[in-house]
Amino acid sequence: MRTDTGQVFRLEDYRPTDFVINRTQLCFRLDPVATRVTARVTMRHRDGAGTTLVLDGDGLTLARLTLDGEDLASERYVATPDRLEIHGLPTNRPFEIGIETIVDPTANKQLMGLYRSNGVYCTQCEAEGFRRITYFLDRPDTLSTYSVRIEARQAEAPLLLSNGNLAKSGGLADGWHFAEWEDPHPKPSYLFALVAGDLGTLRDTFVTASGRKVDLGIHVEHGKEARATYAMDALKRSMQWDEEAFGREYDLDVFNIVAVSDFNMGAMENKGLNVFNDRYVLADPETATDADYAAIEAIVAHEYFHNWTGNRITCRDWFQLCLKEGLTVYRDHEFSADQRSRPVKRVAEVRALKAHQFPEDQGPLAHPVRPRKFREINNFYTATVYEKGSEVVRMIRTILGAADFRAGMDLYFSRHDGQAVTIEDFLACFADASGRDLSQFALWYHQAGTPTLSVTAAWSAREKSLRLDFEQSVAATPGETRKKLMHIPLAFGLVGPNGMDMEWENVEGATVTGDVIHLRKRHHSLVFTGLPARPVLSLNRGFSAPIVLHYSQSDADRTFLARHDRDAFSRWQAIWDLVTKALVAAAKAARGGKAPHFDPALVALLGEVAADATLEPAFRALALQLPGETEIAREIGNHVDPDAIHSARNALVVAVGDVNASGFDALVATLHAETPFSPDAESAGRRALANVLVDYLCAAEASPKRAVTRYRSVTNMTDRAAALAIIAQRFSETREGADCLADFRRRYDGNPLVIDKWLTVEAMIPGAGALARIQRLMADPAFSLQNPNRARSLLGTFASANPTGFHRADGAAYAFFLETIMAIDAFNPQVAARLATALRSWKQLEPKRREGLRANLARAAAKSGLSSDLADILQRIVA
Ligand code: B3K
Ligand code: ZN
Repeated sequence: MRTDTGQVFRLEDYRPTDFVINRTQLCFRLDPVATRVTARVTMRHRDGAGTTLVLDGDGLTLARLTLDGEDLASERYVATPDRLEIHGLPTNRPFEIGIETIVDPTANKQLMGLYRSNGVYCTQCEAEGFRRITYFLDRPDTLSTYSVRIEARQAEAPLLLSNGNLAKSGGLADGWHFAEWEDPHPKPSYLFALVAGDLGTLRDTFVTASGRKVDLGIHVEHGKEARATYAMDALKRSMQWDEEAFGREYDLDVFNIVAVSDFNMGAMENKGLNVFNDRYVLADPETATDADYAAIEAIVAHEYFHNWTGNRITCRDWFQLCLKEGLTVYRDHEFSADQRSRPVKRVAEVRALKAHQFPEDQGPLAHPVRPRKFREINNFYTATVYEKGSEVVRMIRTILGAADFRAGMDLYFSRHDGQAVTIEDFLACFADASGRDLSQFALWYHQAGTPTLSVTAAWSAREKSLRLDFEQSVAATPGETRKKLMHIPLAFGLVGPNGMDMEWENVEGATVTGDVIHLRKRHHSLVFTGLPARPVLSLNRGFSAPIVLHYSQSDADRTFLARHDRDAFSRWQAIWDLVTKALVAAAKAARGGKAPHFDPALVALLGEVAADATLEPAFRALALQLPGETEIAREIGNHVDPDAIHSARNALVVAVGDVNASGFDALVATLHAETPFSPDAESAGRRALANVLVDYLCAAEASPKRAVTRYRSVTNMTDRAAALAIIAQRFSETREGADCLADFRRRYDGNPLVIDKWLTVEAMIPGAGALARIQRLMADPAFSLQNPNRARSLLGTFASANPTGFHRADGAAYAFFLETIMAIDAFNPQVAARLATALRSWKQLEPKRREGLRANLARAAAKSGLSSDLADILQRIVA
């Protein structure tokens, strides 16, 4: 583990390497505790100046070093675990360095570099894991071709995989065998991968538009091959879609995906050999929910799309991470929108953005989409880089329109194929292809913080005109106090009394193209003239800009939009705004000891939406899913009292369920489970609607009966897990409730991915008793602190999705949580640091809890021996 040194890396310090690597030949002789890695690296000096080469390492022991095949005298080099410095290298000709290292994959619990998961050898090299395998110029601007030879015991690892195409394989003496892989496409070291083990394979083929036949393989634990069929289907649809939507074809003869059960994140796009967390590969109706199916589809697509956006064109340095991540998220969002329902997908994206990225952008961990400095790059795989990065690409599409956007993407692919580039290079393609000036727009990459846009509207019946006053601002973020003005593309509509968008005769005060207002200054006053009647204003349609909008629209106008806006997203937004406002008021009342009261019109509106057969069920389900307690807390912003929020939210669920009981009951009956189960979006939407309605009904009836009956009778995991969640949230203390929770645990013993669902619902059971429950669950034989999925399901859920339990008033959970993540930090810093981010919103809490959490954070942040990952997060949070 790299303990913290406090070293900061800065964008402005970027320099190209002195040496370039043309070719990398690796040989692995695999052994559980002593794998021998031989690297032969062909290099040359870039411009003949300087003869000292410094290679990166991390925890390495050098066994042998050669130059052009000859052992190097010990005075020619200095080797430490994290660095190899070689002197006196040739400057006028290519040369070959030979490096031999011995690594222990079994002891590797950081899950970076070469490690073993359930006996399978696998690698994770992004961002800086390759240097845990051999000494190297381990940075994304060093592109090299790779050939890889793997030797292993046939019995231990019949399957031997690496990047590229298989060149040769065969037997060796003493029960060993080998395989040789050639990757013709130059790539950075973070895309290197090796997998070796005894796995079962699901095979298929895909023929590309130009006729290349690609062998597809998904490798999983024996016996689980059938559970990979959905992932395979998603892969083929992704390959097809990238040809149609972006003109991108696959470029090797094979594409392999391997599912492993110990993985620090979702998946990894290694060239031709994607490695996945098994939760994003394995699915069948009995063990996976609709949400799991959707996530598998999205992540398979995302990793596949990286082949062009990330692999063929990669990042010059890690500051440019959003170049591949934001863009690839945008591409996977578009894919899912095309495969499923576009409005439903957009609502889900925006909800996730507000729930995860907004709090990041508005708190102590705020950073630009393209950061300018970091201490630990692993801490920058954030919602800002990914999700806001995707929103920025979406805005480029909005500003340019479909044709110019596509022309810009085409130019990007042709101009930069095979290169390691920057955000400036990316933006220049769109500017060049469209002839537009994107210099102000580029601030979305450079400036942190969520812009706020305040709007006031004045209607003149006499003039038949509407005046809109806009004011934009961006609050200070860490290290950035003075903010510049942004280019905000604001999609809008003026909705007439009949629900249709109105035409206007003239508009002045800002550029309006089509249905988008371009706001570039601090203030804009727009006047629309020649309007037939007072319009209802629909702003930021489709969430065209990731901003906070302050517009005090009347409840009547919002209700009108909820019923009539032609933009489905805006209908959802109107409902969300009405509900959020009501919940914030109710939580404040509850904090003052007053009973919450809700406007009957709002309660009735939710009933009306549920029954509106013109809306797709999935959309209705989303509209009925109230903001979560953490989302309400963010809206409140300060003096947050989790207990008050909990009771306010609950009161609204009860009120809505109570008033609409008979309608909901009748509707649930029409949404009975379909057999056979199909994971398609339509069917999933019907299940989602039924399950949200059952929650309202159970809450209103104050009885677990319906949920328990469903729990016992349903045959798919979506409905069973939903019933269990209702039981856990509301009725865990009843006999039947406790029985169901225990039944679930027993029933899925031996199925870790389903055990994660159990840990998640248990971790969310509200109230001060949660802490003791978490501690008990940590002793369950199915739990393991070392497995990232288990740790995240239990501890991550507890800290980020159980406010009443985690923020219990005496602060007891804080010390426990921080101690536990420090224990994880000792072997897996990345997972520890990620878990710690759940504490970032401590300043919003009411004073007593805030002080409790602050004191615990300060103590933890000051501890010595923390990893650079965890120290970085804790110190930034508490600063
Ligand atoms: N590129 C990887 C993430 C690697 C994270 C390293 N800490 C997965 C993805 O975004 O596709
Ligand atoms: Zn990615």
